[in-house]
Parts: sequence; structure tokens; C-alpha cells
Amino acid sequence: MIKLHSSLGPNPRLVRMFMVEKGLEEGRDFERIHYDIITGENRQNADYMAKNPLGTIPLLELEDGTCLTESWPICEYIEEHHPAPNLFGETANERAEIRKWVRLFDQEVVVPMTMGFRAGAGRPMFEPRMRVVSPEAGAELSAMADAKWRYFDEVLGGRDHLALGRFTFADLIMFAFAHFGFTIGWKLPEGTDNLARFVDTHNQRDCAAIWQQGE
Ligand SMILES: N[C@@H](CCC(=O)N[C@@H](CS)C(=O)NCC(=O)O)C(=O)O
Repeated sequence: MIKLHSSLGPNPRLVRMFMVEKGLEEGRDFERIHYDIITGENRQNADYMAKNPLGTIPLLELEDGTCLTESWPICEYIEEHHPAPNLFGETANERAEIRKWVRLFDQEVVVPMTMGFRAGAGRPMFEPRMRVVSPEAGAELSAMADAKWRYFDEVLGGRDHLALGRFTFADLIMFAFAHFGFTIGWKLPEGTDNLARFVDTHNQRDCAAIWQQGE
């Protein structure tokens, strides 16, 4: 059985949400191996570091021992083996459209938001284990991320999907990182009513339950 090395945090939770969207069940379709990243269990575990020298989670370990890292490519790998329901686009044009939104969101929101968190409220946890920017730079990164959340609010407009008129991975990553924000005391930037509606709507999905569970 494939193994999902997982922990607290938006990236492993994104993959777990993807599994739910695909109808894949823990215990039946994959085994979940949990690490306590608060204590740095992943980075103290030599076996894990051998599987992923960067130490980050998630990691998908295939039956032949191949180890896949990085949440988005892990999800694309799962999609290739479990094509329905389609979350990355059915055609080359659709996939280019979804990847465009995912790339934009990943670079313009995920990176500054997570770096801003690590340099601010998350500093006590992250500083001992990785390079973090100064608190001032962190605050600027958080503000840059919020400006882009506003941009995505405009892109959504009155719709609840970023692209293709249906739920895709572009929506899933945005939904996951909104929930990550809520767990760290972040709020949707003022006036982003389209995003607030987007979150309310998708909170009805089964995958939202991942954010209500402990690890
Ligand atoms: N780019 C990676 C980021 C992975 C990442 O930063 N994971 C966090 C959890 S959300 C982590 O491993 N944190 C603990 C650590 O770095 O020790 C991905 O997409 O999976």
C-alpha cells in the first residue's frame, strides 16, 4: 500500500483533502504516517531524512519505494492514477488553465504567506530549524500575500470556482490555504466578500473536515 507521510500544516493537509476529493480512504487505499513537526520529529528521524533530505512533509512513498515530494506534484501523480473526478483539467488547454492559477496562487500567495508566518507568529517554531527573514520583512511578505488574496477575490467575482466552471485543484489549494490562515489567526482581508462566500460554499465539501480534525 502507498504511504502518505503527513503532519500538521497546509501542505500535507492539501494532499489529504485531495485524497478525500478522489474518494481515497486512509487504511484502505493508503497508509498515513504522522510526524509531530512542532517537536521537529521529521527532521530528527534519519529514515525520513533519507527519504526526503529537505525534511519537509508531505511525502508519498510508493509501493516500489519511490518517494515523491512537493504537494502539488504529489496531487498530479494521484490524479494520473485516479482520473475521476477530474481536478486538473481534461484537455491540454484545461490543464494549462488550471496550472496557471495554481502557479500564480502558489507563488503570489502561498510563498509570501508562509514566509510571513514563519518570520512572525511562527518564528519560535521555525527559526531553530530553517532560515527565516526578519520580522519586518515578514510583515511585508504577509501584506504582499494579502494584496494577492484581494486579487483572487476579484478573479472569483460572483463565481465559486477559479476556472472551468467547476471545482478543480486551483480551488482546492486556495481553499486549503484560507483554512491554514484561519488556524494561525489570520483573517480574510477586509472587503473580500467573494472569498468569504467561496470558503462558506466549499466548507460543505467532505474535504473541509480535514481542518476540523486533530492529527
Ligand atoms: N513546497 C513543499 C512545502 C512543504 C512544507 O513546507 N511542509 C511543512 C508543513 S506544511 C513542513 O514540512 N514543515 C515542517 C518542517 O519543515 O520541518 C510542498 O509543497 O509540499
